[in-house]
Amino acid sequence: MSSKKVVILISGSGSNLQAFIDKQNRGELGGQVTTVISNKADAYGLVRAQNAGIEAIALEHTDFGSREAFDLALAEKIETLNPDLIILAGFMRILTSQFVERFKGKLLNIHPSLLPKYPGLHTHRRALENKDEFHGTSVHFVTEELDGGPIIAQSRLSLNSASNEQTVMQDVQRLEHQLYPEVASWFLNGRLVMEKEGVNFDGQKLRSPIIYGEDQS
Ligand code: NHR
Ligand code: GAR
Repeated sequence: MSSKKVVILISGSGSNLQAFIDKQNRGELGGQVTTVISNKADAYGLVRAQNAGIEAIALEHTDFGSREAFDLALAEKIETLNPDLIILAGFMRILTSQFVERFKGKLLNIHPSLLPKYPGLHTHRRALENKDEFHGTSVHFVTEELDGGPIIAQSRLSLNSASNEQTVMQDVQRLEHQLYPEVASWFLNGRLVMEKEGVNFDGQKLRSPIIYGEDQS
């Protein structure tokens, strides 16, 4: 029996990584996280990986002279691992188009906004400043366009007058921990394919993102 292999890229706390480890330990992931790679050596997610008996690698972008050189080293490392799926989980380095091209269709990211709203950084602050009624998180295939690849699924919450950046971040992360490993399990079970024009789910073109979970209103 050969299990599907998953590599997870992180930069920080790794709470989404932990949600993958937990799902794997429940026998629900449909694959095995073989390796965690961080571009920051002090990322707590590397400790989470070690605690779970998963290979943990620090590959610091500051050790490389250019974005291209870092991405090349990262790509060569990943290629030796031969993963079926590569998960960006709070990975904070923009990837070059050469990198993305090499692993096209196998790269997922979770982004803390209801894309196409708020690509880039400081998403919670921007949603609050704009007094949005809804906010949330999106899982998408990674393309060379930053946070612009085909959206697979989203979880939403309502913002209200008591919401602040801290509470919203916590609430969004709670949703992410449910959503992201679930979407990964769909991919690992062969239900999800990136196509030229978007996402194919269970043999059909996805016409709009899957809305996953309860609205936290
Ligand atoms: N790479 C590509 N090609 N496409 C995407 O969609 C990507 C990507 C790399 C990362 C995650 C993304 C997010 O979910 C992601 C999606 C980092 C930045 C950023 O500005 C922006 C978006 C995302 C990740 N990074 C700065 C940089 O110069 C560094 C910021 C820092 O270190 O704090 O790379 O939000
Ligand atoms: C997550 O909320 C994720 O959506 C966000 O960072 C957090 C990582 O938390 N990602 C980005 O902002 C990517 N630019 P974690 O390290 O605890 O999983």
